[in-house]
Amino acid sequence: MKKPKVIVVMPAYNAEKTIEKTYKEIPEGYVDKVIVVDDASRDRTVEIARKLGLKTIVHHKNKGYGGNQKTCYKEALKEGADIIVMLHPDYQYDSKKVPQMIKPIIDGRYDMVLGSRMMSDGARSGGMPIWKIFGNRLLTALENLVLNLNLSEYHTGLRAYNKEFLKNIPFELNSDDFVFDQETVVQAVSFGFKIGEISVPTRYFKEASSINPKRAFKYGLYTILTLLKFVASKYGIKKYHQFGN
Ligand SMILES: Nc1nc2c(ncn2[C@@H]2O[C@H](COP(=O)(O)OP(=O)(O)O)[C@@H](O)[C@H]2O)c(=O)[nH]1
Ligand SMILES: [Mg+2]
Repeated sequence: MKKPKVIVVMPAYNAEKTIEKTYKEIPEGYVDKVIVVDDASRDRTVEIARKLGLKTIVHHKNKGYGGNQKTCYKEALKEGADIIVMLHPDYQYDSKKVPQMIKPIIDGRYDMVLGSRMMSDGARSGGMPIWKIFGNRLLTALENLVLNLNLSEYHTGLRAYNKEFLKNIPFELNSDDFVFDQETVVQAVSFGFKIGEISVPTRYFKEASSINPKRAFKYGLYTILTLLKFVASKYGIKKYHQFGN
């Protein structure tokens, strides 16, 4: 079988202090290309990404985290990726886990793999604040119930997909904000793709986390709204093209 083309995409926003470390810890020999999409950062993210020799695309206006990922995935598919790994460039996730992230996809076991911080006590020992652990657990329980899954978390910034998944879900219809990540999981369920997870460690420090309680609360509400849309779509109450009807 032909070796699959693996592309790592990094949705970047003010990542000048962390992008190099994040990139350099990706193990050699597994990744064919790294694409950085800069969402109108006000720091030297673009300069550093280009110096590292990474393909760098610049949004001249800030589109938001979901808007950034839309560009990431369109570019990766245009470049002929078979497997796409989304990695936050904020050094919060362990880049060394990329090979383990893509293995279940290469083996054909899953279409989408989430790097979970909540499978072990990794979140706590990595310094994740208690209120974030609580919110994560609460939303995860609700999402598991509604989506009939048994995942340990849905909110990670380390994800991998196969190209069929990204080609078949209408991710363009998703939000330009943080809830984009939840919408893609719901799409995996509604379009019948298989989701798996592996355990990844996490690190919390100033540059790794900018989400304050107010922003997180809004994200929680939009996540619940997304679940309501899924239920309405599943039971034919309302049609959502985003979820396949
Ligand atoms: N494109 C884009 N990305 C953003 C924006 N704000 C944050 N991010 C990125 O979204 C990711 C998650 O944000 P982060 O602050 O790390 O959240 P946390 O780790 O969950 O607290 C990071 O990779 C940020 O670079 C934004 O306005 N636009
Ligand atoms: Mg972060």
